[in-house]
Order: sequence, then structure tokens, then C-alpha cells
Amino acid sequence: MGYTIAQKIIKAHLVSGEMIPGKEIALRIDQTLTQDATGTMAYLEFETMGVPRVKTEKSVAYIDHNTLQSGFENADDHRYIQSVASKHGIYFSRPGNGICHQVHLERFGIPGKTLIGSDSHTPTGGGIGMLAMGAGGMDVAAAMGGGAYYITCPKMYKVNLKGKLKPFVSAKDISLEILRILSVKGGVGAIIEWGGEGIKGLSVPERATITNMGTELGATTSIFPSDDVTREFLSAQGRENDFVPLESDPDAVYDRVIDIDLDTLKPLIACPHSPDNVVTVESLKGTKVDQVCIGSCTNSSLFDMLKVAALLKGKTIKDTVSLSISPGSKQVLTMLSDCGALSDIIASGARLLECACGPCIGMGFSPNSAGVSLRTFNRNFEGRSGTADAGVYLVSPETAVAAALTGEITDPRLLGTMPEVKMPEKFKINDTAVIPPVSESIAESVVIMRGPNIKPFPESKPQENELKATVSLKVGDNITTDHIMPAGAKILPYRSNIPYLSNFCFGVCDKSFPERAKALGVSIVIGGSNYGQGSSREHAALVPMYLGVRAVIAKSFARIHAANLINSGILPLTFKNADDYDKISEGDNLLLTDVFAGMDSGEIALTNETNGEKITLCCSFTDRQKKILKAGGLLAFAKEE
Ligand code: MIC
Ligand code: SF4
Repeated sequence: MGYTIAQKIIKAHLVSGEMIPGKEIALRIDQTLTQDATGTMAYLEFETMGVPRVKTEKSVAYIDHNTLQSGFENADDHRYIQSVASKHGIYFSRPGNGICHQVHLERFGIPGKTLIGSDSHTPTGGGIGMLAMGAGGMDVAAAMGGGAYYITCPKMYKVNLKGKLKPFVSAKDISLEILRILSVKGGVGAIIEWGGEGIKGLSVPERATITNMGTELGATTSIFPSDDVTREFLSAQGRENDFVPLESDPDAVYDRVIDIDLDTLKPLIACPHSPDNVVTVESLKGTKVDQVCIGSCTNSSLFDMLKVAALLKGKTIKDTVSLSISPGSKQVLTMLSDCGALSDIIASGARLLECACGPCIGMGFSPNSAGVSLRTFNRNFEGRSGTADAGVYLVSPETAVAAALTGEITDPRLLGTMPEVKMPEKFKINDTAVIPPVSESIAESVVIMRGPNIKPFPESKPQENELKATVSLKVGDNITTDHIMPAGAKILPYRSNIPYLSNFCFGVCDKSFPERAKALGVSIVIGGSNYGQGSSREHAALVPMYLGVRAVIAKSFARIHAANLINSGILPLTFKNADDYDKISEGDNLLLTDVFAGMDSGEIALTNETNGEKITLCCSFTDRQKKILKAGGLLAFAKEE
């Protein structure tokens, strides 16, 4: 039996375990990336490990999320990350250099290598054939220290593309189509390989749009082969030496195969508040639009921006629409400016934002009250834009421009003829915004700059054999980490201040949660299916841990969040019978007995002491995870070891 692309990379990096779906495997990690919103915590964790120099081939610390400096906090965190990076052998990408995934693709990604990043969209690297995965900060810290990355060996899915995209239909529409087919939980436990004749017509940035948004499927990662298109991209980036060809074996076996016909694909749009709430753009025609945002790690490549500029050239956006443009990197912005395309964008009435995540994470540019915002981004979760009652729709750059010009949702195919967009043969290379670490010989003299915003890491407690606790919150299906630990310009600066952050925990669902959890001291949260989907932010586990949450009982969990709960010493448990979800209410007193034996057998008995119901809970912890939970989290476990 042959191997899939991902299996080939897994095989070459396997430290322990067997490549059997569902079994735990440990992988050697070649590269890591962090961004600032998760990075501060990840480096604090790395520091506690006492490893002087990172053991990876390349580790890069990006500043791209917390770039609004409306107080000292973000600037202090940037300074901390810069100093810690320099001392420990990590490259530092300065604020303004761009969004981590875009820059990493351009300058550092290498086909066939493993990459983990403390950001859920790290799979963007799959666009050049990397095995790139999002992870919690603690896992990234461990990998920097030379530790393996532990995951459940995924199933393999294959998506075959045939045909060719029609004008005004683009890679984003492919992403939305697969979300329509699979839903936000359809990729859980799987790696999605993209292939078929149709991929030949997709450039690396287009492929990266697709692997980026594969995160919204809940997939472990997504990957394209490394072929002539990849070679051309790396060569245009002056990195032809980094090219290695990579493809699946003809007899590779997949657990599921999906076909998509590009010839018949139409412009698509994801409606509020979920990326899989997908319909055709034409079905929403005429809906009034207040705001349009173009950028984010999904759609901010030079190719995307040149298309936008060509479509806006000589035109003026509707006076009722506010349009923002955030190029993905300094390279994109420079080239856009040098060829004059930036002037076409600005002349149309667009507002130029810096090369950063910006509006995607609510870091400015929040919509007006009840505003309709069309965004080329990857997530439209409730409240994420910073405006609680806004309706955010996810679209391609082409559909975004059509809305900006007409003031309403408009099928971009009505814009006329798609102008031809020519990509330059070589990208402009200027890596001066990436600061290399100091040499090992002088690393000791580097002083770590800690600002007053950095508060001590919260202490976690070991799990005990009996857990008696009250339900502090019950939530429904598809709860995202943006529900659990909201982001946005007002809260993100406090990512290294867990006590302050805790005041906002579950703010989107129930503002009284923090007070209630604190009053209870110890509590349990009940969730529906796909609990914790979305980002990799470990804060969605660290903060509940700080508030005394000892277990989350849900119908099912998203991969990274389940790992983060374990790393924080919180038990992620599922209902054996999903209907038992209805037998527990907020405020009920629950008793879990013989927890340790249950961890071994895979079943834990729960008694709802409020209504007398007996419920069986399931878990499947590896030996390592059991030790982590018994120690009270990964850091405590690492210290014990
Ligand atoms: C996101 O897109 O939700 C984020 C912000 O990039 C997160 C990371 C974070 O919360 O800091 C992610 O995707 O992991
Ligand atoms: Fe940044 Fe948005 Fe991408 Fe997250 S999804 S890394 S916030 S641009």
C-alpha cells in the first residue's frame, strides 16, 4: 500500500507511535512559529523549561496581532518577545513585516518539513507541501525545546479538483465549497490532501488560501503536493534550493474522497455566524453592505491584492461603504506600491491598514452597529469583529470588490471582464524586518525585557480521583474559542495577564460566568458538539483553569482545544450517549467517581446529584496525557519529568 503526502512526512518525522489512525504519534518538529497574541505566553512557558537555545531548524516569532498600541501593554509584549527571541535563537519578525502565515510561506516554509505554530492557521504552510499544524503555546514551547509534538494519527481525506476556475471565481470559493460540503466539523481527525488535474492551475498563494481555511473544517491540517508550481514560487522568492518534490503514491489509500468541479463552481459567501453557512453570492444579491475588508492570512497575497487593484482601477467605491485593505506582508505592500497598483486602490477610496491581522481579530475597523461587513477572512464568529450585533460574511476578494463598488452584495461576474493580472517573475526580497538572534556565545548577555503587563503564570491543580463540582455553564454546539475567550483590541493586550483576562471569559455567551465560577471555586462546564472549534489560543483553557473549571463535558471536542485543556490540567470528557447532554443543567451538582480507573478503562461514572441521573462519560487518554492530567498540566508534568 502506498503513502499519502502527509503519511510520507509523518513517516520521516515519527519519533514514537504507529501510523494508525486514532493512535497517538509523536513527531519531530523542524520549524515553529509564534505570533504575539499567543507568543508571550508561549515564551514564558519556554523560559520555564530552562532550555538555552531552541533545538528546531528554524523558529520565528512574529508580531502581527496586537499591533494597535493604545497603551504600554502591546509595546511591552513586543519588546519582551524580541528580547527572548534574540537570546534563545529565534528569528524575530518585526511589527509591520506582515501576518505570520503569509511571511512564513514567502520566506521560510520548506516542502516536506514539519511546522507547528501557536496559531490555528499554521496549515497555510500546506500550500507549499509542509506538514504544518496549529498547536497550543505549550506544545510549541515544548517543540522549541526539542520535544516531540503529540497528535492523534489522523485519517486521510483527498479532494480532487477537476477543470479550471472561471473568471471571478477563485480559491476562496473552493474553500467555501468544501466548507459547504463538510461543515465546520467535517474535517475533525483528518488531514486533507488536495490533488487532481485542477490543482495545476492554482498558484502557491491560491493553494495557501485553501490550506489556510482548511482550519475551519476542524482538520488537523491540509496539504498540496510540492510540484512545478511550488518550485516556481520558491524560485521567485529566491529560494529554489528549498524545493523538494513531493507527491502521494498512486496506490495511496484515503478514508474519504471528494470531487469538486471547478468549471461549475460559482462565487460563494459564508453567512453569519459560521464559515460553513455557505450559499451562492447571487442568492443574496441586493443585501446592503456597510463595510468591506480585504486582507487576513487567507487572502492577502500579492496575487489577491493585484486582482483587487485591477478591479478597483479608475473606479470609486460606493459612498455608503467603508473599504479596508491590509496587505499580508511588507513584501506584498512594497511590490504593490512599486508597480502603482497601491495608488489604484487608494484612489478608489479604500483605507490602507498596516500589514497585520487587523480587523480579522477585531484589532480596529469594527463595523457600525448592526452593520453588514463582507470580509475576505476565514472566520465570522459572533462578536469577533468587535461589534456584537454585526453580521459578518466571508467572501473572495472579487466578491469583496463587487460589494465595495455597488454598496450591496453583488455577484462579481456582473463586473464585466476580469482584467488580466500578471505576476512578477521575481518577488522583491528584503528581509531587514526579520532580526536574527544573537550568536550563542553572547546570548547570556541579552537581558529579557519584561513589562508590568506580564503577570505570573496561573497555578494549576492535579486531578483527583473524585471530582465533586457544580455546573457553572451549559452551552450548545460549535462553541468557538472566541466564545470562550474573546479577543479584540480591548482584551487582546492582556493575553499575558490571566487574572484580568478572566473577567471576559465566556463573555459572548454569559457575562456573569466569571463571577459565578469564582464563587463556586471548583466547577464543570457542559458543551455540545465540536466544543472549542476555531483558534489555537490556549487562553481558552488557561483562563477557565484559573477560574476553577476542572472538567469540560461535551458531545465532542475540536482537536487543538482538547489538547489545550489537557495541557492546562482540565479533563475533556464526552457523553457516551449524546442524549445525556439533556440530563444536566446549569447549577446541577455533579459527582465523578473513580476518575483514575476511568481514565484507564475509558469510561467514567457521573452522578447528577441534583436529579439523581446516572451518566457514563467517555475519554481516551494516552499514558502521557493521563500523567499530564494527574500532574496538573503540561508544565507541572514537564517539571516532574
Ligand atoms: C484567530 O484567527 O482566531 C487567531 C487570533 O489568530 C488565533 C490565535 C489567537 O487567539 O491568538 C488562532 O487562529 O489560533
Ligand atoms: Fe491573524 Fe486573522 Fe489569520 Fe488569525 S485568522 S492569524 S487573526 S489574519
